[in-house]
Formats: sequence, structure tokens, C-alpha cells
Amino acid sequence: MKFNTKTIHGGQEHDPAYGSVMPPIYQTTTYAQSTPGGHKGYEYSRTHNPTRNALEKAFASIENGNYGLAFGSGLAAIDAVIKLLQPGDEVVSTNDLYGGTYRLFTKVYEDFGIKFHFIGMENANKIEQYVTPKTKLIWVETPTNPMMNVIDIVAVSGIAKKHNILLGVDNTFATPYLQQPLDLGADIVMHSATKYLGGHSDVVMGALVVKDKDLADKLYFIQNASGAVCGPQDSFLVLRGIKTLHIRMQRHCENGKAVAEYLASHPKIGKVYWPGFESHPNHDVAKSQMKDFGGMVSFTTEGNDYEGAIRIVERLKIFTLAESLGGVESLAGHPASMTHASIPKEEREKTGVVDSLIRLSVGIEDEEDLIADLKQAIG
Ligand code: P1T
Repeated sequence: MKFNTKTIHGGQEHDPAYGSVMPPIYQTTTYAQSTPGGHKGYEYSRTHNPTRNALEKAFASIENGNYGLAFGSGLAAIDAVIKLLQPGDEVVSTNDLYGGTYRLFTKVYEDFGIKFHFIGMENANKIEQYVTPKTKLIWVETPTNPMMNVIDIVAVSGIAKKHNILLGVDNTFATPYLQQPLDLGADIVMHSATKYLGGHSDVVMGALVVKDKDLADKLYFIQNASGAVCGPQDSFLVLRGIKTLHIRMQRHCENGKAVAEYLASHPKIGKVYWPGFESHPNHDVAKSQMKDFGGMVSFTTEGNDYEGAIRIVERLKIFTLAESLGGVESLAGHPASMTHASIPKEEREKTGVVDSLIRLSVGIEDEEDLIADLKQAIG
């Protein structure tokens, strides 16, 4: 099955009871047993739920994996991955990443004795100098949030395999429509399904997909033992969202390109970060590992004018000033005070997250309306 067909049919069977084409929402916590242990494969909905299982199969299908797991949020999915580790283990992670991921690593797991090295991975060779016998995980976000750095998954996976280290890739920004990390050598692919997979800004959810059975079993154990699962209604909504992922992503990419090019041509705008520009430092890697360049664009104001940046986000009318991304509607964010406020200023500024940076999640509205909105807001 090719990708577009998989978004609609991947892992899905018609419901055996009445043949319903969409999986029913099994809004139940528990399942009748005829005798202790005599059940139809479902005992309790933290462990398994048919609607969630249908979604988990869809996750596995669109990411070309064998096993999918759904969680109550993207961070809960990352949390499950870190629970594979032991005190004393080390992780090498992208330095430019979602602020909440950084907070989970530094404010929760460092206290449990796990050491994180945050490094720029644009040149994958840099990773090896941070690898020690204690390194158990390399964590990559690509493109990164919010600086749109692109990391060469094949190159990083070569290093991970050489040292027998797990490679996890946060594929939230790219989605499997643009990039399939398991095929590029990653062991675990993760999503904030809150974003493009759900696609309509109405569900908070996380996903993991793996190929390896042993790894899947460990993660299923953690999912059940820690219990950060999502409910059946939300599972249904994300299943519905995935069915249009491919057509939404096409429009996100077209509009993202138009917005990036408009901003780059504007005299009041400073730098524009979008992997589709030939001048992007890893444009060639983006071209080889992604099908297109996505709908996320970040930019600064000319002269790093902080007040100017705030004025722009306040004046936008079609773009809503809000956290999050990946929904059909366009959003604008101010990472330094919103999504990345949990990263200390000196740390975030090292990666380019300055106070004049604005991040756009370009939606699927008409391109002309989006450009006109930016034009009036920039002034
Ligand atoms: O919000 P949640 O579903 O828990 O997902 C966390 C997360 C993980 N990884 C990436 C790349 C993300 O962007 C996020 C969430 N990001 C935002 C809320 C944001 O506005 O950037």
C-alpha cells in the first residue's frame, strides 16, 4: 500500500460486529469475562481499548513500523522512551528542541540520575565526541522546533548503530508524509499527535512507532504500567485526522513556501528559517530525507526589534497568537515567552531563539489571505 492509501486504510479493518466503516468509539473502561481470564482479548482500557488499538495500528502503518503506541500527550510518549533507561545512563539530544521536552529531560529525568548532552547535530560527526559507554539513547528532533534545523537521520543512525545506541526521532514537524525515520535507520519514531496527525487543534496526544518486537514489548509494558494512555474519543478523532494527513500536508507545504518567500523578500524582516531555501545550511539533507519542506516557518524582525516582533503577533488577524502547531488554521507564536520559555535565556539564545523570533504554523487557508494578513501586521 502506498502512503495516501495507508492514511485512510492502514491497519484498519471494518468492525466485526456490524461492519461499521469507522471503528466504533468503545467508550468503556472494562470488558465482561465469562470466567476469570475468559475474555475476548480486552480486560481493562488502560491496557487495551479497541478504538485506541485501531489508531495504534494506523500509526504503525503510516510510519512503516510494526508496532504503534498511543499516549495522552507527546510528552507522555517521550516520557515512556526515557523510562527505558536506568540511572547513570546518558542521552545525546538535539540542543534546539521543544521547550517542554527540554524541561522533561532537565527538570525531571536529570534528578533520576540520567545525564543529557544537548548538542547541535547539524553536523552529525559532532555526536561521536559525546558518546560514552553509558550512552543509551540519541534523541533527534528534525526539523527542530523552532529553528528549523535539519539533522541527517541516516548519518546519525550510522553512529547509533556503530555504538549500539537507540535512536529516537521526534517526527512531529515533518510527519510521515514528508519523512519516515524508521526507514532512515531510527529505532523509535515519536509524534506529538496533537499537531499534524490530529490536524484540527482539538486533541492532545502522543505516539510512538517501532519495528522491533522486543523494544515494542518494553514500551507496551511501560505504557500499561505507567498508564499515560489516551481515551477512545480522542483516538477516534486522531484516526479521522490521519485520513486527510496527505492532502493537508500538501497545502501546508505550498502555503509554507509562499509565506517563507514573502517574509524573505520583506525589508522589515531579518532572518527567515525554512528548510526549503537553498541557503538553508542543511537544505541538501532536507531535500534527500524529506518529500517537501513543511508548513513551519520561523523569522526574526530586521535589527532584532523585540517590540516590532510583539507588534506583529498582536496585529495578526487570520494567524492566531497561540501555542501549538499543525492544525488546519494558521497560528503564530513567540517562542521565547511561550513554547520555549522553560529553556533558560542564555541556553535558548545560543540556538537562535532570540526575543525577536516569531514562529508560524502555516495553515491550509488561502495563500493570498495569509500573505495579506502578514503584510498588514508587519506594516
Ligand atoms: O504538547 P504535547 O502533545 O505533549 O507534545 C510535546 C511536543 C513534542 N515534540 C514537539 C516537536 C513539539 O512541538 C511538542 C509540543 N509543541 C508545542 C506545544 C509547541 O507549540 O511547540
